Amino acid sequence: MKCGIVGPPLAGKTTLFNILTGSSFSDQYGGSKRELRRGVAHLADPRLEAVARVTGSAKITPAAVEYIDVPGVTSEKQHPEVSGYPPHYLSELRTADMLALLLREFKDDRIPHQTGSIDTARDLIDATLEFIISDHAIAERRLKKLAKTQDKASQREEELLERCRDALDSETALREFDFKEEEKKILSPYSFLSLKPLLVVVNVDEETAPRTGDLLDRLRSSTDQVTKNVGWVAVAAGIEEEICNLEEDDRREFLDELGFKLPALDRIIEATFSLLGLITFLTSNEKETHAWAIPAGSSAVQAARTVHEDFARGFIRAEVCRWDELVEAGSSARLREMGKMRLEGKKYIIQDGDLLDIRFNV
Ligand SMILES: Nc1nc2c(ncn2[C@@H]2O[C@H](COP(=O)(O)OP(=O)(O)OP(=O)(O)O)[C@@H](O)[C@H]2O)c(=O)[nH]1
Ligand SMILES: [Mg+2]
Repeated sequence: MKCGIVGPPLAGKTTLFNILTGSSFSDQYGGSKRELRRGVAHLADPRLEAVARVTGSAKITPAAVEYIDVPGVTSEKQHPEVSGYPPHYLSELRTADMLALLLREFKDDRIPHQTGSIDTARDLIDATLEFIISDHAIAERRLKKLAKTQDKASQREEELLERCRDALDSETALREFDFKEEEKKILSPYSFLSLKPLLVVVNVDEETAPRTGDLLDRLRSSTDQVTKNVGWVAVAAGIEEEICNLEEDDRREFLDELGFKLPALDRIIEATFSLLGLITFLTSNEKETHAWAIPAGSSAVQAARTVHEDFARGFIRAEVCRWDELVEAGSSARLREMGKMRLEGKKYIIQDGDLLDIRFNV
């Protein structure tokens, strides 16, 4: 799972990236470094320790989300003379599964705003337009090539791309459409950015933090251009980065004051799982207990592929149990005696919290 963090300059993207990945980069305002950063967030999961105690694992590996922190560019809508994202940022973003769009709501006179005012609804539309423009160029280029070919498959692709191009022409992001499975397959090689699920993250100050519910509702209803495949979440990145560096006990108190039930990392991950429809399954042996994130509705063989291509290729069957039933039983042998260990085939649909032992032969 890979997520690109995007948004206008000085919105707090690197600050959020630090919170998520446990880094401590600091760019001076106005003169931020223009390099792209990569990092990994590990998802705290108390289930793993409980299972590892039963199976005697030497190591615990939580599910991970990879983040790319992309420096902000001034929007082409506000400043048409500048040319948006450089191509190598865009090609990096195309490899992501989703985008997190950070918008600045916090007030701080020391930190300049690209348009001189705080307006998250405007910034949201401007930022999504950047990706619409880039997708439009790709669709146009491909359509020119397709015009020269005649076969049936190309024709289907051409029709679909024309629909996309027309939507992009009217500044509609492709994620607003419910494409059929076969259409998604055709579009997949283009890695359209405006098709990627979008998590809108509003960066508020301490005063606004306790009232973010209303704020997000207002932002959501301010636009009919961002309605599908989108999630909404608020952070107070500045203060929450400081909270991360406090002792455990103090963290709780500060979070309470901000009105947040969970730390920023957990809230972002929760919103991400709900946006992408992800669940986690576990694998565990004496070497390692490992959590893996997959889309809900995935089959056993798809889960096997997440662990290793060989597991999927040579898949025979999976021995499956519930993580909590194993913990309660105290051993796999006991669980087997109780008849709670199941043998499942390729098509079995994985449930959140399933513990899998994949049998394979290559
Ligand atoms: N007051 C306040 N300052 C913040 C907050 N979040 C970030 N900042 C500050 O705003 C400045 C810019 O933050 P960054 O995280 O570097 O912003 P960015 O979006 O990565 O900026 P670019 O990479 O240049 O596009 C830094 O000085 C941060 O400390 C916040 O919630 N409140
Ligand atoms: Mg930055």
